[in-house]
Amino acid sequence: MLRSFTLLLCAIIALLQGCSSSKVNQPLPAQTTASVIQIEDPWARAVPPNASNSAVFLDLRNESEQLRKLVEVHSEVAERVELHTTKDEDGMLRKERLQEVPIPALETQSFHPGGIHIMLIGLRGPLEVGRVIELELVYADQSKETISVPVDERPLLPITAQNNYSPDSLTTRTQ
Ligand SMILES: [Cu+2]
Repeated sequence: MLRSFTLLLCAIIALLQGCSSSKVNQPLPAQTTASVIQIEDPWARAVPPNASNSAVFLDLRNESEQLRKLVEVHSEVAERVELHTTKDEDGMLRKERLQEVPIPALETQSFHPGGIHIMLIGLRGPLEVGRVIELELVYADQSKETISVPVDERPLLPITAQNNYSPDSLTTRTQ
């Protein structure tokens, strides 16, 4: 009886030591940005067959407690892919190239018409509704993720803003 109790005690001590030493000595595995960013609702804007440019919109949700950054996007469908933002300067919508897009800790960065977007410049083929294109997202830590993006038609701006502009002028100025 006493002997088996001693054995049990030894086993418990060994178990506790094993657990505590592995917790103390092993650092948490470094998480790549690609593994902590959730991609939500991606879509590429459908354009007429002769259009040379389009844009991709999505939400990037950062599930980590560190700031993450999107630095590059690649795609076969266009000659160049750039990160852009749209700024309203005295009523004129102007686009500006971004070197990186921050995704704050535990927050969602929204890419949307009239704001930050992924610009497809020099389309190699028509982007019609129903097509699905591939994009490679590259983050600041050089981790990458390839995503599938459906081509879709959606309003360019919220209803209230649309009432003030004609869709044709928006197309040329914001895309
Ligand atoms: Cu743009």
